[in-house]
Amino acid sequence: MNTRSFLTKLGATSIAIASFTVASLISLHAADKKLTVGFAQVGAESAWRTAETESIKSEASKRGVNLKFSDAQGKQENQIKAVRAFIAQGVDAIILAPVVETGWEPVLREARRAKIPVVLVDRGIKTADESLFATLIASDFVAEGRMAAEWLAKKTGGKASIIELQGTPGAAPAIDRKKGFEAGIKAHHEMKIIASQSGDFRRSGGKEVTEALLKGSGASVTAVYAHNDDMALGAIQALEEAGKKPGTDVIVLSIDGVKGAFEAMVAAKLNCTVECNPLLGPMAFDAVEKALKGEKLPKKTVVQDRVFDSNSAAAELPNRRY
Ligand code: GZL
Repeated sequence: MNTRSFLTKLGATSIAIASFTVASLISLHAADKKLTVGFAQVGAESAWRTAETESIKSEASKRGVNLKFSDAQGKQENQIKAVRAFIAQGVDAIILAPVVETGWEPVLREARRAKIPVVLVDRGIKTADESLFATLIASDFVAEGRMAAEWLAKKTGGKASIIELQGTPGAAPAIDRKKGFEAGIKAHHEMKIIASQSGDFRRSGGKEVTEALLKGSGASVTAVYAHNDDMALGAIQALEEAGKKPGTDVIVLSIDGVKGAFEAMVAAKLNCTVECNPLLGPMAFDAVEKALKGEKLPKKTVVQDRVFDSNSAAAELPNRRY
């Protein structure tokens, strides 16, 4: 090989090496850029919750996000620990479904100090410092409670002795669904809540509380209003075991719009459900991506809900995705 062709070959080899190095650097960088997001979930207390978890997980895998998932089993202290662990691991962003409204400032300040944006999903928090979270994506729970009350007023001609099954004490949907319902029945003097207790958003809780109330202060019940479908399904069981016909002797209505509620409406045991959409994955990750780009987000995005009752249930059942 003469010097000239040797130099040409050498040149080609160095170009090849250089482009190989650039290519591997680019792919290393791409691998580096894979987002890591921590999701601090409440638990698995209801069918709604399971659908929400599923929506976040499937959206993460669709977008190639490395998701760190934590189930707090209904305890705020576990959620706070999970958020701290996400901060320590240096995640890019945190999605938090806060079990209760209060007590979040210290840990959210830690996230802010670490420059990790926090997107709240499905439940809000009470704080004077709204800069502690990037945005909240949730339904309007007061409106849901009011829609339930308006439906019941219409159905009963403004006359009902109501057992209220509340959600988890201190949780935004429990507080606001109570508030909205009370406001909705206010104008109807013959609509009264005769007993009200928490069933913790669980089917077992709804059953046990209804059983107990039917033996005591709730004995003259004509309607059960449950803050979620799972508790209503539990109440239906308790009513049947007490020899009553839910859906006929006692009107039963609730919130969420899960498949089980539609099946119970088709079976004429549940009368009405106010939808609360749990499929928040796409919106949550849109918000995460925008927050990481430094875009300004609205403090709250309200998810729209609809009312369904036994008249619309059968036609809607095949369309239900959760
Ligand atoms: C609603 C949510 C509630 C659902 C329940 O956004 O936080 O929690 O209504 C659930 O079913 O457990």
